[in-house]
Amino acid sequence: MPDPYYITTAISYPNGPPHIGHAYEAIAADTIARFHKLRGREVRFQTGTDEHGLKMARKAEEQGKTARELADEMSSKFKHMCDALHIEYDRFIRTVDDDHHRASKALWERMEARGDLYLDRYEGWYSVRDEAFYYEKELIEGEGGERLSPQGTPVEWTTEESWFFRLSKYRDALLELLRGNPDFIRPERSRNEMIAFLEGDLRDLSVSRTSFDWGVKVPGSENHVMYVWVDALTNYLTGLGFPDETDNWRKFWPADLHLIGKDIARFHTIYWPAFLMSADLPLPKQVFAHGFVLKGGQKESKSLGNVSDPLELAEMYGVDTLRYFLLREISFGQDGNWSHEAIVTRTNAELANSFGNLCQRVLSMIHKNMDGALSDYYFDGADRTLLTIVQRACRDELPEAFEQLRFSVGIEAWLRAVFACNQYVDEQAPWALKKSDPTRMAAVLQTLFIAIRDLAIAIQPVIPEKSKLVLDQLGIASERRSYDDLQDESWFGALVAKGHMIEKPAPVFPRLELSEAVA
Ligand code: ME8
Repeated sequence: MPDPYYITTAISYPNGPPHIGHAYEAIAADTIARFHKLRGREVRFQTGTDEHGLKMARKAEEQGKTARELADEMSSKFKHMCDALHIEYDRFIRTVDDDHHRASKALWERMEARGDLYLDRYEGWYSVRDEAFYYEKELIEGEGGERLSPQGTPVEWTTEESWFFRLSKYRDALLELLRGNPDFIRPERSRNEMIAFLEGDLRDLSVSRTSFDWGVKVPGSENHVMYVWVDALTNYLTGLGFPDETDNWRKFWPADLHLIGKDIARFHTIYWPAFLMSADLPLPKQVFAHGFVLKGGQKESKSLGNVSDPLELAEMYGVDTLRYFLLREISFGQDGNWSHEAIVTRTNAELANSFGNLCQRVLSMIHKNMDGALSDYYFDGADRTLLTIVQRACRDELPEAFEQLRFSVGIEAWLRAVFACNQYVDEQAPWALKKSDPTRMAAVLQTLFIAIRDLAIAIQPVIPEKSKLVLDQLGIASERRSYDDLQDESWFGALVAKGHMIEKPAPVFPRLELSEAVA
């Protein structure tokens, strides 16, 4: 049995509705989860919302609501987004959940028992937007000369009694982790940034607040709530039943992958491993910090008024189109741009005109010219060449790239195989063989049928609904669609023996039009 696989996304702040960056992360994580399932692994996938902290408390106050009311209202929008984008999570965690408070307190108590927490006074800069403390030397100057965080957000001077975590004690261990284990954080850029941060002056971390009460109460110190990142990071443990030694805990911890955006790498690769070391718990195997989805080179933000609703895009173009576009267009780990024009142009060229057209042409011809029936046949050299190209892409190139989270590279390999199929159709011209050589026509169409089946199986993690429609039209049983089935040479014979008939196909990838409203 292959090893179980545990993947998590960041949990989002529900201080407003989800934006395209949230959708991107959820789609990428879902694609990875589906990929490992297709490879036969038992997968657990967790996502959710990060509901405590000053940012949420202030936003609720601004809106005349309680923090809990705002959290309930907005968290449900994130869950709805996941469902609408066909994100197959196993747990949608909310940090207000009772089991999460329990897990956070248990982690705190383990760090305290280790002697790593002490009471002192915090004085320093805090960004509410980032929910992060910054050193003076990290701050940058805004246009009006004001101090800003390195992320460009406002900072305020904060003075209060606080619990501290002995982060400085873990500096050498953290440096060893990042230097000695290059895969712990990817891509390389984030790793270098984190090493530079650790090489600087690493101070202990303030881990509780007394000036507001929207958070997890500190055990034995009830006028303190935990710093929101302490409880937020604990979510990865909560979902497995921590602190109980449940089956899920034994099976899935340590996590295989925390998928996050590059702005929160410090929390996941410095604070989080330090908390875990302190609590004597195993460290996650990998943190991957993806880039930002930008519009016209800019990060979307409420103040710029350029925030797009991922559900609107999914409705406009289709869920699988959006999934395909984001993973194909953006080199994973880098920032990338989206636009309506790019979605329409790319998916028309690659899905509608290339893969969609291939499926539609081949199945229509089998239906029309062969009465929908498949038969045993002999391959010739050209058929074998095509199938070798397709098999290499589907069995090796795409899975190897996806294993490395190089989605655009894997999809490109898949697409080259699709193009090879279309070229083969043009060269073999099966429509012209109907009268002159019907045996050869059947051989060509069935070679393509086999190729389409492999292509549809391989691309399932990216476009699950569309692949399902194609595989249904081909008549491939739902339990014969895994990556292992790609290795099976006997499926075609079995399908022929079963007498499966190809119905008149309905197009699966309609061409998109650029709506005038957005052009
Ligand atoms: O950071 N493109 O929540 P969040 C791509 N609650 N990804 C983006 C993005 C963009 N334009 N904007 C944001 C938080 N993200 C914390 C996480 S985890 C224990 C706590 C990513 O709602 C961002 O990098 O601000 C993060 O991974 C996720 O969306 C949630 O961001």
